[in-house]
Amino acid sequence: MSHELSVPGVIPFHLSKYGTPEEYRKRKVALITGITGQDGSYLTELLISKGYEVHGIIRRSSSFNTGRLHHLYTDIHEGPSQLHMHYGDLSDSTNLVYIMAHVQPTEVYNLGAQSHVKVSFEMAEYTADVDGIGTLRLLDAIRTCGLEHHIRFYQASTSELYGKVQEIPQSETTPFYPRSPYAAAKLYSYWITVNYRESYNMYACNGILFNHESPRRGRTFVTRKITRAVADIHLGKQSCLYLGNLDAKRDWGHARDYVEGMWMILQQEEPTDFVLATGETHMVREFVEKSFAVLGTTIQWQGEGVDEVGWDVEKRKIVVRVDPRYFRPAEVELLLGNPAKAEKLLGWRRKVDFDSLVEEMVQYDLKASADLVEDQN
Ligand code: NDP
Ligand code: GDR
Repeated sequence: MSHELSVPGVIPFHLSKYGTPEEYRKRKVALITGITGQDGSYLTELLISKGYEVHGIIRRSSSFNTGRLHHLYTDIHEGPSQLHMHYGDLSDSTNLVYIMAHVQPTEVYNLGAQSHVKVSFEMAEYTADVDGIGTLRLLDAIRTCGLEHHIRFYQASTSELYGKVQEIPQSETTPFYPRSPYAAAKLYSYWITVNYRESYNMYACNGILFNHESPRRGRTFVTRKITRAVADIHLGKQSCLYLGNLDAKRDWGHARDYVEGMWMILQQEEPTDFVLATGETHMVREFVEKSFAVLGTTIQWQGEGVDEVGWDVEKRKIVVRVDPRYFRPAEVELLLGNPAKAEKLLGWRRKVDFDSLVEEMVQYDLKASADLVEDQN
């Protein structure tokens, strides 16, 4: 009895719209899950500038969720567009197969996720479904369409996989120790991506990205929460910023640099996994100080633990307090990445440093708060 070495796609490739693999690969067509998020919007900008046709999966929402893409989108009634949207969800396999068969992309970027670590403790099952099994559904949609040897696949893996410190700095060979339902779900996605690469000879890669921020960062992540509050406090619209763990250390870069790295990862001859990081780490407390300093306010810390406060030295008032509601059941205390492999093989290097990142975010939020620019998210 003979055994098949791999299970072939359900739809044979020769039935695709493009007769030969060469014809198929000649095109530049990207499919992005999570296109409405921070990274999705920067990646779309980058790919459009490189001449790609970009297709994005968006979720049906009762409120407007495409603000970050507004400047890139042309209504079909107004003229041709490089950007196309499809309703879908990582929890819906049929929909993913349908979109895959319809779009026939050359590159797939899986950025869609319930991406908030703290929220994942409250919505653990949902997070596992979308951030873990969602990746499997997408990979299987590729195989179902018989496209497993014609598509390059990028998985948005994360420095949260390192969790409890095993080694510093963290690199592609550092052992994982996830500390949240989010990280545990992403661990599954990391390994199923490796497994499909090894089992079915797919071009599938993990980008293990350390924290990256921007003015388009979601408002409940710590950096954006801080820069928005600093702007509002400066304008007299808010009196105090409440935060959780001020001691946590993160390796923060700019999202625009990191999406360029994602694209570079898929342009290599051989598929492999990469860490993207700055190689610097800073405390949450330091991000707070730097943000206030951009608008000329000096912060002094007083007290300890939950009683610690940030004191505005000139105005002589408390502007930062600790609220234990923002603590996590298990915390990732220290992240510091080693991007040597990406620097060597991809020629990737972050361009925006920590001070410039903080400055850009604070200035943007100041303008947005003063209603001088339309806030995109
Ligand atoms: P965001 O939270 O800004 O964006 C997440 C995107 O996923 C949104 O477009 C969201 O849609 C979409 N999404 C959520 N649930 C589903 C679902 N069920 N089906 C389909 N799409 C869904 O994240 P970022 O842009 O910051 O991050 C992009 C990816 O990279 C994520 O997977 C994240 O986990 C990962 N990552 C992020 C890092 C960072 O520092 N930013 C670092 C390492 C990894 P909607 O707009 O409708 O909510
Ligand atoms: P993180 O980002 O958990 O690293 O995940 P987040 O900005 O939420 O937290 C960073 C650190 O700041 C501490 N913190 C607070 N965090 C939030 N959100 N709100 C607060 O008030 C607050 N106070 C202190 C946190 O405890 C934590 O230590 C992000 C997400 O983008 C993930 O999707 C991604 O995988 C990782 O980065 C890499």
